[in-house]
Amino acid sequence: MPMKLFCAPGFSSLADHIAMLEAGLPFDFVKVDFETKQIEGGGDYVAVNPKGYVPALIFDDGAVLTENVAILAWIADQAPSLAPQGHLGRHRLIEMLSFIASEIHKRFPFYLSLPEELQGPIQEDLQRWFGFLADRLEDDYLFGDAFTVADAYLFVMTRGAAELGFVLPQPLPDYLRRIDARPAVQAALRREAA
Ligand SMILES: N[C@@H](CCC(=O)N[C@@H](CS)C(=O)NCC(=O)O)C(=O)O
Repeated sequence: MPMKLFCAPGFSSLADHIAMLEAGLPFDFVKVDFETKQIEGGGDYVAVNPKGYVPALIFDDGAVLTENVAILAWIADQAPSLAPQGHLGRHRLIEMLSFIASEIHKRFPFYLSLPEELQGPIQEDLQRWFGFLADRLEDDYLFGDAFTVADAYLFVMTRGAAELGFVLPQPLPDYLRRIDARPAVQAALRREAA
């Protein structure tokens, strides 16, 4: 039985979906309704992941892995070309994934929960961290000229920010377009839209 990746279309689980395709790993894509927590085809997602949020990856022995950082790091372990190379490579990846998860990703639900007139400070925090990453993007990807799973995560965050009307500092708009054009990204977006 192949692995199952539980995703809510367009949400952060898109990063894991892209990374699984980039890694060429066999898996079944399983759609979860973000609001009702129902699994497409039947079943309660909370029984899979009691935290109730996506993503979750179920292995063929029934083990369940949750959290973007853990799933993306696991995918990079299966496909080492999707991790930064060299001294501290694996830990540089964890450093970047943790930064995106805690400083960027988790600010969005809080930002969206606030009335518009109170969103300003959170938007400033988000802009600051996008600016920080924009400043260190000297090459095509976060870790140079090779795409890693951290790019899948940042792609989903920048895509979400652009949809919310954030004006992303250069070179992030170019970065977003470059990653959007990758065949695995287009395949994941098509699958999620179906
Ligand atoms: N800490 C989790 C957060 C995941 C998360 O926030 N997932 C959102 C979509 S981006 C979700 O499923 N929210 C639904 C909910 O919380 O009910 C991770 O990084 O995996």
